[in-house]
Amino acid sequence: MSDVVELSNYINGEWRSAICEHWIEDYSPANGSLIAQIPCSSSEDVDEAVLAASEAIEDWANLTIAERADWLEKIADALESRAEEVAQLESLDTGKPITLARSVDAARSVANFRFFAEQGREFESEIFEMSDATNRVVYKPVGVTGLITPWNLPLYLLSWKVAPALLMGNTVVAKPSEMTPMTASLLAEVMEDVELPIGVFNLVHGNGLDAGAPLTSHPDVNLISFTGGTATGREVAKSASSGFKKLSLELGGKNATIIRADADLDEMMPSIVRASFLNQGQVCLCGSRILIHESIYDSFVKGFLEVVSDMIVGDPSDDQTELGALISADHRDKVMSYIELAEEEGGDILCGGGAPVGIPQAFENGYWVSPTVIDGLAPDSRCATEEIFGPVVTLHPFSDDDEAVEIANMTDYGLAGSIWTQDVDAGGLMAERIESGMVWVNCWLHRDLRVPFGGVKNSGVGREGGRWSLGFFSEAINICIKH
Ligand code: TXE
Repeated sequence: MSDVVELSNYINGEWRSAICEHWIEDYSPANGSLIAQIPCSSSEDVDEAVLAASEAIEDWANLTIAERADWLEKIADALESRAEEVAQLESLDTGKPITLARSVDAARSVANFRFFAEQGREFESEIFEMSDATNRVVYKPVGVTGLITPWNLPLYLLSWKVAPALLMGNTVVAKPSEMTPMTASLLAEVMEDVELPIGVFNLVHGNGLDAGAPLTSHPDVNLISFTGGTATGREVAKSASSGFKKLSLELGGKNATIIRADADLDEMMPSIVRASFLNQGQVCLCGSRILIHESIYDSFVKGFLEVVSDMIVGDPSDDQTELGALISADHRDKVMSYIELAEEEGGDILCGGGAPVGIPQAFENGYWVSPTVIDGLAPDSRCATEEIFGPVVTLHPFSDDDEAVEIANMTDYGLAGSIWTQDVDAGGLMAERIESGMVWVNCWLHRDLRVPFGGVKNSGVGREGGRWSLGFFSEAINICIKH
């Protein structure tokens, strides 16, 4: 019990427990042990955080965007000096491999603050001249922002929202996932260490219904940015819409990886495997359906299985580990229920399908599923169209581009996708026919932070990234001056 960390809310520059003094337990996905306790906050705690954020808004909004960019740079420096700690905490809290936590989570969290600092320095308001008047667009802060984030990329996604929110002159109430609270608390420590004005950044821990929902319905919160499941997103949208809050929803995905007949299988294989299983498949962008041209189906499947069956699953703290544990026992059970469903739907489990064999005793109580490849399912089956969000991919043959596009679009989701081909013109044209917010050709998760990020259909509403984030986290006001 001595290693169990007790985390606090950070409200108005003070560390506080929940007013009701109840706690939520946070478990290690790798071995099932209790690692932290967080405040089980409720609407009263949210009220205090929103009040603090409301009181801080005027002074913060009065800074110039260049001054706020300097604050982001300070936060980035402080976070960077604790990068290894971020990686260790993220790996402990999520069960992801430490190498991934270092290269993706810790690095990108710092990069998010630096990127938006740079965006702030380069920011210019637009002028639209008429023959007899000048229009000047002014970007004002929206006010108090409620930022709700999930467990798969905890600080990476939180910093993606906090940085542009602060840059554009807003104050923040953050509600991270109750399953991965640790790095959000570290970020609050960083805010305290750099002496960010009090009330500008507030952190409320707790579960979705008790702490998240009051934030989305709070009359003094002007904007909600949410990343999480589609069902939750629907509730968030209902709650936020009655108060006409600005809203961005980044939800689930069921992305297609399309392999055309002319793809260079040897060269692309490591990237396809990465797209399938990064973070145990718990990334909304993962390619969980692989569509393969029928002429290369057998050779692709053989090569894919060779790589996948050699993946190292186990101790997240080991530098050699490629796949860690799933986030929770419930989530592991959900993923396993889809594997059972796949068998009922007529699928063939080509590899994986359960906990890895030979997992060391120290990790026996963790939440494990080895990388699983399923063949033989109809492309419109439930397993091939619903989000599983785990290390599970389904394989489907197609005969021509039209059929590949039809299968890719056969789901209610529309977040991302990738196309692999030596004919980049054909790949580019095909990309435009995929109903999704982002399509990569001959790469995956190759991110330029300036581009729009978001989904269509049930994958979300709105865009963030680069100037789309600056627009979302501000109110564009036009001032028209007659000459
Ligand atoms: O996420 P939730 P869950 C998908 C994935 C997963 C499913 C459910 O398929 O299996 O969603 O995951 C807060 N009002 N993704 O249940 O519930 C919650 O506390 C306000 C995809 O873990 O959506 C947490 O902070 N907030 C996704 C956040 O919402 C509420 C990443 C996300 O939790 C709330 C994660 C409410 N009523 C899961 N209920 C992606 N797009 O990357 C919960 N929350």
